[in-house]
Amino acid sequence: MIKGTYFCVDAHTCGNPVRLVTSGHPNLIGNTMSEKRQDFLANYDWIRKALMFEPRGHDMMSGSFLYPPCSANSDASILFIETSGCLPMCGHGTIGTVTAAIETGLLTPKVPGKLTLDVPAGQINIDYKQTDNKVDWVKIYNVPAYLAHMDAILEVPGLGSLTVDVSYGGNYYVIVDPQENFPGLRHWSAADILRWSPIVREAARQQLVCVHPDDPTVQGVSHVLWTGETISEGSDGANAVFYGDKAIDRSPCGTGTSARLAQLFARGILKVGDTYTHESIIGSQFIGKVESATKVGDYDAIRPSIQGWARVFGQNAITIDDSDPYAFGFQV
Ligand code: PYC
Repeated sequence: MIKGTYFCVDAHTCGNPVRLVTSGHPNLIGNTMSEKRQDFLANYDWIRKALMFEPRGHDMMSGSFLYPPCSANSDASILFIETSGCLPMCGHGTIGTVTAAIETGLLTPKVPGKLTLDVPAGQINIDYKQTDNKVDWVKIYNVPAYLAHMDAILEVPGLGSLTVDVSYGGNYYVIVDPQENFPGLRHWSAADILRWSPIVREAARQQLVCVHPDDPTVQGVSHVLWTGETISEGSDGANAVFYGDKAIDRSPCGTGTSARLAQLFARGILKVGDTYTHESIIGSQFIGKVESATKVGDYDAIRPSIQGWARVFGQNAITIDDSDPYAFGFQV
């Protein structure tokens, strides 16, 4: 029996996929996107699994639904869907969603070149530049980011100890800089990153408490950000961000870049007004900036911005037919 056909615009942000689903939105209960995210996870997660996992998606697949605004001052809301679940915030997902929605006419801003969007992690502001019907770039003024743990020592079974920071940029990141048991991301293969990241994440989950002071549904380390040498001209830093079970972000990761900015600010390496060009494992770049200093609960925090680009490359009509044994996807 067919459960639904979902029309999608397929795009990528600096190499990482974004599938904007333009039909079949479930009617979600809640006044905020955080509450609607909980309702989606409890009652409609099968849609995410069908559209993100193989055979309709793949390990890195990520996407979104646009919803009407939750707040009086916003233009729209975004629900993020990924192989890893429904993230509170996704930077590359926002850049791809805004690009696809503006280019296809799904979103019409009240003020040209500007948007205010509700996301599960809070409210974000957007500037974007459009030439004819193409969006050249999107800049996100993200939710506040803060350093939650500094110089924590993780015992990682099989690898040894790692000294790490944990930083929040819309999701919680374990940040691993080069050290004795990690030579730097350009000295490890992608297979090494995929092998050690789940073990490091699990060690962090066991050993370090992370709960967002303003929203306890946002909790727990979900991503691992490995750093190392840059390969692209103009980059200030490089990362490989691990998420889900088997994904390395092909974009420089918006929430990861925000978390990195908060870490470098807390360590006194960046100050308000500084920019930081961050590159991904494939060398694609986002421009991060420490826009201002703020607070998250009792923590010193920053308001980061991230600027990047996306390209739309296709339209899709995906049918979920539950007589298909793999209707709701699989993972190998
Ligand atoms: O860009 O924030 C991001 C992101 C999270 C997971 C993959 N990309």
